[in-house]
Amino acid sequence: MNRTFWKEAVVYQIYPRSFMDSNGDGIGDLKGIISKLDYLKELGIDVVWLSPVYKSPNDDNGYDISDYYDIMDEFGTMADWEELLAGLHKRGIKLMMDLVVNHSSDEHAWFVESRKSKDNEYRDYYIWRPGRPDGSAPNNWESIFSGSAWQYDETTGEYYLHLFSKKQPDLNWENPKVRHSVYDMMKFWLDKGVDGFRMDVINLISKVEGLPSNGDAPLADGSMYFMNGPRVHEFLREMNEEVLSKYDIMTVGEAPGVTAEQAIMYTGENRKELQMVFQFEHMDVDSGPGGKWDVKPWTLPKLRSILHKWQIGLAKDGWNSLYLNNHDQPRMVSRFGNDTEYRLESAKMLATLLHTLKGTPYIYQGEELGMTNVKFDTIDEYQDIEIHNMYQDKVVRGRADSGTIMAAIHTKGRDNARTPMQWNDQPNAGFTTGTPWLKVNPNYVDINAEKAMQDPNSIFHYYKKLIELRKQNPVMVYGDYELLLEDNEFIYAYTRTLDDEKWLITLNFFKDPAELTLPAHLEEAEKSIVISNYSEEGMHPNLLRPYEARVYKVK
Ligand code: TEU
Ligand code: CA
Repeated sequence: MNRTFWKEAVVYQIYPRSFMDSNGDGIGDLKGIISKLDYLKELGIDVVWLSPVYKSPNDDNGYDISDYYDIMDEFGTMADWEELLAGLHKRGIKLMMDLVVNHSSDEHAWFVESRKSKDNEYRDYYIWRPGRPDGSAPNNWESIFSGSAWQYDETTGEYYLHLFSKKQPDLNWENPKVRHSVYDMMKFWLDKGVDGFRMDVINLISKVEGLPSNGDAPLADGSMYFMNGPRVHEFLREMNEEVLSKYDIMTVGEAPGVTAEQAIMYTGENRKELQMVFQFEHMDVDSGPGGKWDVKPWTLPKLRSILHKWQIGLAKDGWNSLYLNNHDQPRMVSRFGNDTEYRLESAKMLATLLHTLKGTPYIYQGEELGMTNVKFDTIDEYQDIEIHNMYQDKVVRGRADSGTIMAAIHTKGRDNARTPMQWNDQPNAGFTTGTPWLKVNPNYVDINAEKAMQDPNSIFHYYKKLIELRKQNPVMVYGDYELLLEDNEFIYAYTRTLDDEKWLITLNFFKDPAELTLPAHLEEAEKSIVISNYSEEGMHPNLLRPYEARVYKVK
């Protein structure tokens, strides 16, 4: 067994805008994070993934970068950032930065130059095309944030491509100067001591030549022409050779639309590209044919078959990243658990899944407290550009009624994950002394870090224990995964095996008790509980209580 740090690590994602505000302007900042480093140490995580803190006009909360070499004014200064890095390192915690290089901000100096004239030396840093003969956009691709993916620019009479908002023009990776500018910037941060990168939509950087339309509809999904495009592996290998291979770091590429087979191409041991990808299949388990906002109930068999496919698909080569929510997704306990009566039990059950599948677990801030989705009554209370553009596109244009869309926002909207971190029961959950940029979830009075840390039975302490267990038991990291009870509608059960060590995991995903019938050899085997979200008192060998999770050591 080859021990590898990034396989053994537990990662914690910080969304800085919502983590902790130090100066009362209502916006989380670097000094705020610094004030909470002991909290992270107490939890026991190994790595922080920091969502973007670079200079940005914040059209998409920092995912639109106007200067890759500087810090966002609202978040602080480079000196604050250096203090944060030192504070993490002092506590033995590594720092992964977000690398957003599929696009920049339209306020980035490169784009400011690029739009000036067709012969500007930065013109080819972005993707410019003339309109079609009838004057319409160069093709019919729809932006991921609604509307056309093209914006007309009067200065030169051409359109530029933006797969996300019109303030996020796509960089032209076909241009070697763009690639080398990105590599130089990566080296700048690595030389400052960062320990890795989470790469934003990195599988979208290569577009099919000619940028063809998808069919004849005015707007259509063009992802077959820009997801996992023709040169993406070539670009990543080049990046690896020029930058990544020269440092001992962690890498994870965000990769919407990637299959397990394709993931091997990105993360295979001999591919020399990335270590892990974030896949999205399990995040689509509650989406209908109309996509993300066409909300459909999920089922355990479907969720399990996806997770299982990834466990098997990456068993021999490649490595899984494990996540159940992040800053773009609804809260895990509201989506896959029960955020009312069984919030505690179901959050712990899902935590058990996260830490006992094979792969590297990623915890999103507040998950360790069992933070839940939020329901704002009016669209104005939401801040997210994806939500607003979609609402505009569907409701304001009269294509859907506001009730249906508000319900979809309550279930799927990204602001569910972005409400401020709930530190205590003081006003605004102790996040700020001012007015928070996004309202806090009113349930902070009950759900907060201070309370959780005092209660040995809290979700926080359960996470802490899972993280500790991972450090003591290589089976949690390296053990082979094997699925059990594959037809069971209510229980997800599997084993993890490393040499003589075998663990059995049984998870009830529902609020009704579920009958547990194990294969005979496991039924008969002597077993002891390693961790469970219920006390052993009243534990029935053949019945799982509501959302009961058990991890057994099989003797
Ligand atoms: O997200 C990319 C992505 O494809 C989706 O998760 C997207 O955020 C959306 O939810 C689709 O419905 C990354 C970042 O994580 C996200 O915050 C950014 O907005 C986006 O890229 C653009 O940089
Ligand atoms: Ca602040």
